[in-house]
Formats: sequence, C-alpha cells, structure tokens
Amino acid sequence: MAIVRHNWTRQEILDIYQKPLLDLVFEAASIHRENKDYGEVQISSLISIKTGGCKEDCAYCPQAARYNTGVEVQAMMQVDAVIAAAKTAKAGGASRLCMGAAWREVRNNRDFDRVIDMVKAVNDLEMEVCCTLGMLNEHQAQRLADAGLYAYNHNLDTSEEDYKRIISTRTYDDRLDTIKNVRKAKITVCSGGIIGLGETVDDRVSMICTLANMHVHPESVPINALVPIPGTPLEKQPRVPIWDMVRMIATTRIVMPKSVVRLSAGRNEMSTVEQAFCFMAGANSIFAGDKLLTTPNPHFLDDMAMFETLGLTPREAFKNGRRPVEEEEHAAY
Ligand code: SAM
Ligand code: DTB
Ligand code: SF4
Repeated sequence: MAIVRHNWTRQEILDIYQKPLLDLVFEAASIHRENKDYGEVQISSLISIKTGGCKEDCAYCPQAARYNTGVEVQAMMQVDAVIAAAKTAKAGGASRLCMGAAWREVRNNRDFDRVIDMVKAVNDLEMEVCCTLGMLNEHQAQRLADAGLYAYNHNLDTSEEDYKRIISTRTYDDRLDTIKNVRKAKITVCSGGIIGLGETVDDRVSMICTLANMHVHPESVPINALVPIPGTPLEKQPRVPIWDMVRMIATTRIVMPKSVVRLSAGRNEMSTVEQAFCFMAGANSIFAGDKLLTTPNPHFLDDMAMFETLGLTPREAFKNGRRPVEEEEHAAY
C-alpha cells in the first residue's frame, strides 16, 4: 500500500519525474489501482460568476485587465442563473460545481454576500460546491464554510523560485496563507498548477514538492496545460508536449496517492488516446462542460463518448463524506 508521506525531498521527486516513461506510468497506475474506485472520474463543472477586469498581472490569464485579450468584463451573475447552470451540470453527471471570479481577493461587500447565497443554493442541490475567488482571510473562509462550501481552489501555479516571473502583484506566501485559512475553516483544498509557462523541470518538481509536503495534502490537485492566450505575455508559448503532462500527472499521483488529480485546462487540444494516457497515469477528475472559465473545453457528448470508450464512470458527490479532512491533521497545520 502506498503510504501518504509529507517529507519528500526534491531529489526523490525529480527521480520519479525522470523515470523511463513507461516505468513511471506503470508505477503511478499501480498506486492508482490500490484505490478500489480507480475507474471513477470526478466531474467538475466550471462557471465564471464574475468575468474579466482583474487587477492582477498573472502572465497566463485572459481575465487580467492589463492585457488586451478580447475578454469582455461582465457583471456578477445572478443567483438564479447559477442555480440553473448547476442543475444542468448535475443532470450531466457533474458532482461538483466550481464558481470562479476574476478577483485578486475577496472583499467584504455585497458581491461577497451574493457568493454566499450562491454557495448555499448549490449546496442545497446536493452538489459539492467549490469556489475560486482569489485571496481570502480567515473570517471570509469561515463565512464560506458556514454557507456549506466544500472546496476552495487556489493554485500555486509554478514554483516559489519561478513565481515572480509569472506574477508580480502578489507573493507565493500570499498564496500559501490563503490555503492555510481555507484549511483552518475545514474546507477541502484544491491546489495545483500550470505547465507550459516556460518553467524548468526543477520548477515543476519544486511546485509538486511544496504541495506534497503540506501537513494535509490538497484533496484535489489540478494540473493545467497552459492555454496560450493572444494578448498575454505568454501568448507565444508552444503547446505542452503530452508526455510532460503525463509525467506531471503520474508524479503527482505517486507522491500524493490519496488526492484526486485533475486533468484540467488543455484537454480541448488533446485526443482521446492522449487523455487515456493521463487517466492511466492516475488522473481521476476533469472539468466537463463546453467552456472552462473563458476558453473552450471538449463538448460534453464527446466526453461522455470518451468515458464509454475507456470504461470510466462519473464519481458521485460526497464520496468521502461531507467533511473528509482529519481533525488531528488540522491541529498539526
Ligand atoms: N482569480 C482567482 C485566482 O487567481 O485564484 C480565481 C480564478 S483563476 C482564473 C484560477 C486558475 O485558472 C489560475 O490559478 C490558473 O491556474 C488557471 N488559469 C488561468 N488562465 C489559464 C490559462 N490560460 N491556461 C491554463 N490555466 C489557466
Ligand atoms: C483550475 O486549476 N483550472 C480552472 C479552475 N482551476 C478554476 C481554470 C482554467 C482556466 C483556463 C482559462 C480560461 O478558460 O479562462
Ligand atoms: Fe486571472 Fe485570477 Fe490572476 Fe486575476 S488573479 S489575473 S483572474 S489568474
């Protein structure tokens, strides 16, 4: 049985990442198959509740106000429209709804009050509710928890060493502080990153090491392939080689054996065969629905055909209980 460890060294993770590809995939698949539900894939549906106009300078992001990306700023969605979208997603097999806002941080204003109402409404539909709203303080995290928030997405994106090259308007420690606030409020953590930003293999390993040495591993780890956006500083980045994606997923699966690993942005450019390799390497979650936040995602029916071909089934909501985080582990955080 794979042991859940929190004392990985970078060298150990690098050695895993650099194994011969088929050995790496075999090891990750073997660990994944210790989980009796290995054929289940968790489906999350994304909805952009507040699009564009963000003041941060994240070099990859279509929603940063300072780049001309063609994304139109939109007012915050109404609660009823979110409920309707959630019902459609649930009918399509989604167990989780993730609501994203193009904010640097949450502010204590009427928009946040509305997010709280959205969280309550989606929770009442018996779906796992997730939000990704930027930085949060302890009090804001607690309000979300009290409203029934199940997960909070807050990605590290790259390594601590590489961070300033990608984002200058906040620090890595800001990111880690928000994750701590989410943990303290007993909300599950969803945190991962992006590859294809021009980072090195050492940066990838360093990011995985930071996640894998948290006192409690993130319950979900999204691995995104950069979707290069015209108008952003990273518009000319070449497409991420599929084998890099497979290596990232397999390494994440091996060092965080109990976490859900999400094959996130970038699927629109991948064939079924390429995605099958990612599932073999231990990915057990996707974002489904025709759109991510602002960019296209595979069509829902194509994804269902892929599930059929590969013998995958959607995972039901709350499989690990409503509050899967261990109390003792919290105390140690
Ligand atoms: N504003 C909040 C934040 O930054 O935490 C939440 C929304 S933000 C769009 C969520 C995540 O989407 C980012 O952390 C990043 O990992 C991912 N993302 C954004 N643009 C992307 C792109 N072009 N390609 C791949 N992933 C992207
Ligand atoms: C995550 O790791 N990936 C999602 C979600 N968390 C919020 C976002 C991907 C965004 C891709 C670019 C876009 O569609 O705007
Ligand atoms: Fe985009 Fe989030 Fe960065 Fe804003 S904080 S630019 S929405 S990734």
